[in-house]
Amino acid sequence: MLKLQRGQKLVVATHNDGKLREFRTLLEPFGLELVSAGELGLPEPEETGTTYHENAELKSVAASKASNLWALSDDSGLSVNALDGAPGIYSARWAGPSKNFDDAMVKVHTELMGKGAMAPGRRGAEFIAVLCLSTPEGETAFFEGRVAGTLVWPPRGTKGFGYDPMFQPQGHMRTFGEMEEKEKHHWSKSEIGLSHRSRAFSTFVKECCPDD
Ligand code: ITT
Repeated sequence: MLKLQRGQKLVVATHNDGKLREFRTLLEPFGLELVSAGELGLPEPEETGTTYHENAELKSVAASKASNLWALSDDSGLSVNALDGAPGIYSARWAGPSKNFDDAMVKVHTELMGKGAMAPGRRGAEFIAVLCLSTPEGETAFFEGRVAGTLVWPPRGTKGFGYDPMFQPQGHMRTFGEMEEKEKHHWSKSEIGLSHRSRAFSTFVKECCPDD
C-alpha cells in the first residue's frame, strides 16, 4: 500500500488550473508539499489511453518519472446518458484547442437537442474522476469517484470550471457552477463528498494520506 508522509513533496500532475485549485483545497489538511506539473515545467503528456484509468496512469507516471517524486493525477469527464456516455474521456477535447467550455457546453446541449432530449428526465449525466498515485519506482494506485446529476440549460453560475455551470447534482437545486468550492466537495472524514473528485479523494485519503 502506498502511504504518503507528512512533509513529503507530491506532484499534482495536472495542467488544469481548476483541478489544481480543488486539489490544493482537498489536500490542505495533510501537510504535504505540493507542486504542480505546470510549476515544474513538465510537458503535458498526450492522452492516448482509451479509459480514464489509462489516461490517469500515463499522466501520473510521466510526472513521477520526470520529477523523481510521487505524483497524483486525475482523469475525469462528463458522461451523458442520452449520448451513450459522450463526451466521456474526450470531455476536455470537446472544448477545442482554446479550451473554451462555453463552446463545449453548447455542443453537449446541441447534441442533446438533436436526440430530442429536452425534459430533465432525458438529460441525466454523470461526472467521473479516476485518480492515480504513482511513485518513481513505477508503483501505482487508483481511486474512482462518480456523481449523478441533470444537465440544465442555460448554464447557471460562474464558479468552478469546465462543465460545472450545466451540471446539477442529484438532490440539489443548484449547479456546481453556483456552489462554493467547499459545497461542491462537501467532504469530511465521516461523510462522503458530493463531487466525483471529492468521492475519489475520500478513498485516496483513507489509504494513502498521513493523519491530519
Ligand atoms: P489534465 O489532464 O492536465 O489534468 P485536462 O483538463 O486535460 O487536465 P482531463 O483530460 O481529465 O483533464 O479532462 C477532463 C475534463 O472534464 C476537464 O477539462 C473538464 O472540462 C471536465 N471536468 C472534469 N471534472 C470536472 C469538474 O469537477 N467540473 C467541471 N468539469 C469537469
